[in-house]
Amino acid sequence: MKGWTGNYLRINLTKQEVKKESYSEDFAKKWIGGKGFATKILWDELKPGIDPLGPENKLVIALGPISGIMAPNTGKVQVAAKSPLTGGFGDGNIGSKVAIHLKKAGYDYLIIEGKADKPIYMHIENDKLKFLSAEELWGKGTFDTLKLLYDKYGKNVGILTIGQAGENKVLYSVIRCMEGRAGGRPGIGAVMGSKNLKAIVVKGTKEIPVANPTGLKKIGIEGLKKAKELDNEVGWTIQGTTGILSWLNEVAALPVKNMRKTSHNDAWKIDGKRLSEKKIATYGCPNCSMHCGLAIQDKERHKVEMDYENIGMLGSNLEIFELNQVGSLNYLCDDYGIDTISAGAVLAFYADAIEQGVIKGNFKFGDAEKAKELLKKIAYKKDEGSLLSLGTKKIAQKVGKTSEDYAMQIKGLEISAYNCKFVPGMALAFSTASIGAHHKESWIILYELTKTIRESYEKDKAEEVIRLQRIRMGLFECLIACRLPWVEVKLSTDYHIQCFNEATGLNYDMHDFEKVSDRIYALTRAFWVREYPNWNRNWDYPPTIWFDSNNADDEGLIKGKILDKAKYGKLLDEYYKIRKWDKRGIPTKQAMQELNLEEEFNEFLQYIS
Ligand code: PTT
Ligand code: SF4
Repeated sequence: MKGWTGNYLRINLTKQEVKKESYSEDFAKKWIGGKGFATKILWDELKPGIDPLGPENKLVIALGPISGIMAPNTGKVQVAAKSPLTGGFGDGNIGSKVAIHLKKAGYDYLIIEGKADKPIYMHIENDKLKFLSAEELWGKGTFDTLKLLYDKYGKNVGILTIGQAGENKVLYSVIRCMEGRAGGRPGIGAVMGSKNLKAIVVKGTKEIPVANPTGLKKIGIEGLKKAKELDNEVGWTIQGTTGILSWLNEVAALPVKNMRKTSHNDAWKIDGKRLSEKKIATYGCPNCSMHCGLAIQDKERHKVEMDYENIGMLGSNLEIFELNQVGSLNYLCDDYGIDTISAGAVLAFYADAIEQGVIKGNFKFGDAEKAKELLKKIAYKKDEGSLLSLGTKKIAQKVGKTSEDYAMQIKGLEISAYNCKFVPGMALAFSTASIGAHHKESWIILYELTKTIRESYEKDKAEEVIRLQRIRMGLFECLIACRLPWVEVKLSTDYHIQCFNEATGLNYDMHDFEKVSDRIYALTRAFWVREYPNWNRNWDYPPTIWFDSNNADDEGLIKGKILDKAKYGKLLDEYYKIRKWDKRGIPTKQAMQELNLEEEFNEFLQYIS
């Protein structure tokens, strides 16, 4: 096997035992890597109904066939487990040196099982793995932890860690790494915490086996150069992901006030232009020629990297329009290891529910200082922080009084920073994403609002959602590579496909990756249905207030407009038809057979009536 190492580590924390195992070439060709590997492993190895925070859950850390290789944007790593936030399939993608070091250590993935009896961290160096006491690290934030570990092991290692939120099993805690990055929105940090695993340090020095080193080097360097050239032409990295904020404000799709509003006069104060003016540093992932992370100084003078989602959810959605205060909230989320998107949604929901008289509390939209206090309480599950640590869906279920209508989540995962109360295609993209409401699998909003009729619910929107899901999931989440050069500066996907072929010696084209994506989509959906056997199509609907005319904007571009539930239902039917899923959103026998998932379907059959 070339490109892939063919090896992985099965690490049992209860027994503190590690086994080096190998997997078959068929498995590699069928699932490619990253999300593909994680999906199949979690389907095969997790019993339905297990406690996501119990020792039976498994944490998968997976790479792809071009990870670590000098090719465009290959410094990304997938983290996955059964999600404690949603109870379904959960994963995330982090830019980290772990992608390079783990591959050079000789592994394509880690399966981490069981639970250590005391806090530990792991140190992997090529063929050696040590379990070490994390006594001195436990209780520390991610910045201090990372610093201590880098001081100890030097800069030339990859590290993943959790903060206090992961230790305390906040249901939306993430995994962090030094490169200003975070991932695993559906509580993958809590899974790591539940295993008493504070950090993983990896160093690899071996050669990565590839089929055609010369061809790969040529294409890889060409791709990196091309991405840089394209970025120089369009200047996307001047504002990075935050460039989108002012546009969303203009087109009335910005999250404002728990997504009750879609734009705000003060939005310019926290937009990409302001951020780039205040920039003090730029961060980026390894193997990337277009670093996009802009860092500013926050209110407390910390250096903090800010991406669009963070500003949208911790800024406009909370009606906080002071950039350095939004920076402080972002910094705290990073330090405690809390997902910024869910944190922003939870705090906004809390302020909203207080305003509606549904919860008693002392927090209002716009109150940055109180928001900081609340983040600390969430990380330590103190006072109201304990309730708030559960995420909007579970909080609303506890609080009742129709608050679920404005808990801005789908399948339990908080909606990222696109307010789709009148953007049907993007609402469908959120509702059909494989982990709950994340934008990463289909970001149709730009196409929808610039190239189609906004109020249309025609089939072409379902087709476009699926087209994007196929490219993003099949190619970028499996190889694994950052999708932003393709999305933002239009780097052709050919570079990544060619890199894959030069690395593996295979001859795949986009169609092959699309098929892998469909396979992953079918199996992640089967995973959800297996966990929730009463599955029905309501799981694929956005929150009620996006259909409620009382919640329509009372001024501006989309005054009086709101999603139409009946038409949305028809659009969802179109989506199911293309995927060959039934009216409940369950993959049919035919769909699974066509994707070579016969065995999986036979197992799945017992969960569907
Ligand atoms: C991602 C989600 C995002 S998506 C953002 S900002 W974005 C938030 N970042 C957080 C953060 O920071 N700190 C924190 N405590 N919580 C955070 N939660 C949010 O997490 C990120 C970039 C970005 S910036 C995006 S869009 C792209 N995402 C990619 C992806 O998903 N796959 C892929 N192959 N390439 C991608 N490239 C881009 O990477 P999750 P990252 Mg993260 C500090 O992980 O769980 O998927 O949630 O990925 O390495 O931090 O890079 O406007
Ligand atoms: Fe990381 Fe940005 Fe480069 Fe993507 S474009 S690899 S998110 S620095």
